[in-house]
Amino acid sequence: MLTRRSMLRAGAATGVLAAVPASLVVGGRSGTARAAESPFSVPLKVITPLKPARLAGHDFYRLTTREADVTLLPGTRTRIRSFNGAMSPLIVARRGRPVVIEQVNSLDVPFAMHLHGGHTPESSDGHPKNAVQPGERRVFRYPNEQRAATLWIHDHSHHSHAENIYRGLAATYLLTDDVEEGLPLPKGQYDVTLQLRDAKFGADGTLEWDLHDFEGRHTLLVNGSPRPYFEVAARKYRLRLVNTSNERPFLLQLGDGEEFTHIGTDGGLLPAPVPTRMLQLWPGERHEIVVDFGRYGVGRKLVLTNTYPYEGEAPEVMRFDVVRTAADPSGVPDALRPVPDLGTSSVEREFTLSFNPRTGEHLINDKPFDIDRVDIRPRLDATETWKITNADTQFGIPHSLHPHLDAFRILDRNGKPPAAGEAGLKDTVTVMAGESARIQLKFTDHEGLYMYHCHMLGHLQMGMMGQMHITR
Ligand SMILES: [Cu+2]
Repeated sequence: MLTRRSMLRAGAATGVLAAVPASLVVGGRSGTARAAESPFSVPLKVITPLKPARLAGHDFYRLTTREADVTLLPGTRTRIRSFNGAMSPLIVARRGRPVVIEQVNSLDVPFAMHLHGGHTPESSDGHPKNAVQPGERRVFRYPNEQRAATLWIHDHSHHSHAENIYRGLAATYLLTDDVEEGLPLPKGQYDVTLQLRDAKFGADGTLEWDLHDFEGRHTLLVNGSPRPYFEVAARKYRLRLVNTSNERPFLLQLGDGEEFTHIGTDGGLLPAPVPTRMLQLWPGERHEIVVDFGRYGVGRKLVLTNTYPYEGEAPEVMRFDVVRTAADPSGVPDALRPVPDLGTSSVEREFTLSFNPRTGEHLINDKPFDIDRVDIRPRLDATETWKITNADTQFGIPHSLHPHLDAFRILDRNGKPPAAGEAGLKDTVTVMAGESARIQLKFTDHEGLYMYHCHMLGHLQMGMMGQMHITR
């Protein structure tokens, strides 16, 4: 457990967290965890991609959302909500080739499938009004006409999304393209997706869920396994980190503060690689890093830790065990991918995020979500600047705004340019209490009704969402 002061330093090093809210440091419920499965006792499950039916012009998948009993903790069975019986499946897609998914809902709750980070037509974006009811099905079309990025699929039905995601319904969706594949970055078995999240288990392996108990989920899972180990070769790996937690931020450190290279974020590759020793990963966010295990000899073990644990929990996330040598033709070029020019803003909007302790609601511009209200009406192809202010100084609550449809760039935080690791395209921006960020964005190609919301899912469920109607 770090002191508040050292966490502040950690935040300062990455340039995002200017202050860590006290509410995240104190007040954790200690001692409720099933006292730690011993860490590093199970191997990481490397996720292999689902196999599509290759049809004329597109890849087709059928995803059945249903309950399943699986082993997450050694020696126990856990009932999860799954896609086709599995936790954390993976879809690999290619720019220019659409993916069509038929979702069959065999759960007893609604499910609205949303491709987070996807540039998706309204009818396939998973608006809660289009939630698929139990026993029903719906076809989703993803055109994949956007640059390569690490995306993920989750529920957006209002009121059941947080629990659906918590109980296992989170899939990763890797979109590749020629530009990315033309770079010498690690590929194939050396390009690994790591879905990070937290969970709370009963003694019998039951997944326990309480919307408001976000500090009581002391078991950290990577690809569904508790604090696993991963046997790696002494060479470079590309690791795609996806935070599918309801509300947990990770502040990640490797070993005793080993250097690694930050190469990508929500919207794909950064303009240039950023050497770093600490990485923040907020709910909904993705970061890609390259770790060169070739720096370490065979036999070395490196623990990935969350330097931001809640009270009473262990910081270990997983361990990398260097077990063999391997050739390494890969490299990280000095230039990765420039950020597109989004033009000059012609519209400015302000969003103030706040908590109402009297009602328990989380609000955007003093209003909770109302499915019958359109909050803003952006014009297609107009460049906008949004100023996002987190007014929750009293409770020190962080918020993470996520507009659908198009990625954005961060113009500034509290008037200062973003850190190099935030210089790429983003789709989720975390703003600490008392702070503000300005983002620039442009909605393109698709008209219709879309959402923007906080990605701390408890906040979202308690109202922190708005609707935008995008028109020509
Ligand atoms: Cu929030």
